[in-house]
Amino acid sequence: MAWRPAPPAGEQAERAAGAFRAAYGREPWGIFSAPGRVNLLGEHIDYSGGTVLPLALPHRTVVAVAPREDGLVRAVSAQEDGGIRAVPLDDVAPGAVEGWLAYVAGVPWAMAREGLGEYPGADLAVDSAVPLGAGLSSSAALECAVALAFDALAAEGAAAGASDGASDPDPDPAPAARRSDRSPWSATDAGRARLAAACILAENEIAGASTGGMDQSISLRAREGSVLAIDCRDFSSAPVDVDLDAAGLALLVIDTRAPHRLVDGQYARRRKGCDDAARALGLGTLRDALGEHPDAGAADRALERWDALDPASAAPKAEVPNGKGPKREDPNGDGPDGEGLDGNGPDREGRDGDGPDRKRPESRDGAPPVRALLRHAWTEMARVQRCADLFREFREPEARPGPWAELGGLLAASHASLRDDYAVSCAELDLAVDAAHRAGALGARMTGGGFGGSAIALVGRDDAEPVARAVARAFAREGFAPPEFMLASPSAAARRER
Ligand code: GAF
Repeated sequence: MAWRPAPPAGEQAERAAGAFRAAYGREPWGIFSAPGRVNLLGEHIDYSGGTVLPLALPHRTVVAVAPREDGLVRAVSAQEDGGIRAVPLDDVAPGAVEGWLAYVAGVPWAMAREGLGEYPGADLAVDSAVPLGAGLSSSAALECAVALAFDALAAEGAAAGASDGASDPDPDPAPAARRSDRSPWSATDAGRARLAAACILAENEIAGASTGGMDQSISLRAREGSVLAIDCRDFSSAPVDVDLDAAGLALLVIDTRAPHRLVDGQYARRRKGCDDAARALGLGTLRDALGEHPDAGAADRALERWDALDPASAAPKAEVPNGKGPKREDPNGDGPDGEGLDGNGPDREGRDGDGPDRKRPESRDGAPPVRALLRHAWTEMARVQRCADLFREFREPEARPGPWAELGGLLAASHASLRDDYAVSCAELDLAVDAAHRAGALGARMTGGGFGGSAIALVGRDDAEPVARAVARAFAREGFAPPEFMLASPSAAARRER
């Protein structure tokens, strides 16, 4: 059975420094790292304005960097074949950079776009302990480590320049980076939120993945020892202390090793379904349908409101179940998008509009019917709200173990919803979750974008090993590749290593 422990930070930094020296024949100027993540609850709702509950993994991506004068970005990765890859920053544009280099070069491009500064070229060497393609946010970890590197080059290069008087023989460590006289954005949480926004822009525009922002936010803004509650309406965040150890629990991560990709269109289709539905309801995001207390009742009422939309015109029917009636403001005044509310195109074939049980067709492009997407999104928001309420109970020792068992139930319900309504699970994830439950986990579910990748299981501390063994055995029986296991403890945000 394969465990994947996080390497000690110093060891990994030295590996990145060694890779840098080997590639470029000089010393790195600085070394930066950023963590991968698991999401405890709140899946596929960040782009719909929901609150998510991720935590940073102890597994990090490390980047060794030194500036260049010529505006070229060069990068080499210990985990990718093909040696040094290079692109002039001036050539970075949507669709212009292929593969993993987009996650590197897109970042200074986006930081400049977001008005954070002007950035020099750089040489970089990457070493990732976040497994690639495992749904643990290796792309965001790479972006965030790169963001910290460029941020420091720009800010600290200025400081080095300022002390670079005639009497100072010190060779300037970052000559190309004398661009600003401010402290780094990474010095404050508000500055880190701006760096996260730039990383999201890089991923959306340059890497071409229309992801929602949870991953970059947790990687840059995590608090050690805490789950971070991120309200994705405005990306405000609050750490929630979750002392699993004190409760005698552990969070087991199961990397199913079923390859996971977000850029093949399945993720984007679901996101578009949610965006179109919000627009049809006259809302900024789906979260706005739930009001101030997004509980199960609010989720039911929102679905009734959806059902009350006339499928033919997406206008409210005469009678509205919650009595308030959907206020539909069509920004274009021309009816729903030609693509259709249900992702089925304008013909809306099969939508008979005769009540909540009416059958809606599968959409042509393989995404589930929009009602199923909405049911997942709204019930998941309600589960997160319930979880936030439970977190308050965790602080009262006499309340244990009830709330933990209930949290387990929320994880299980989240998985069922992602599997049955959102249709982002797969055979390996379902098996991992089932086997973990059968072996005694309090709750388990897929985590991250899905379509492969990883699951988490909340287990008694002493049960981590037996549960992992049971999952490995179930995989062997099915003839799946052996899974890998990690333990997640809430770890620190992106930081400078040296
Ligand atoms: C991926 C995306 F990058 C996130 O933004 C989020 O949507 C997640 O899938 C699903 O919750 O990790």
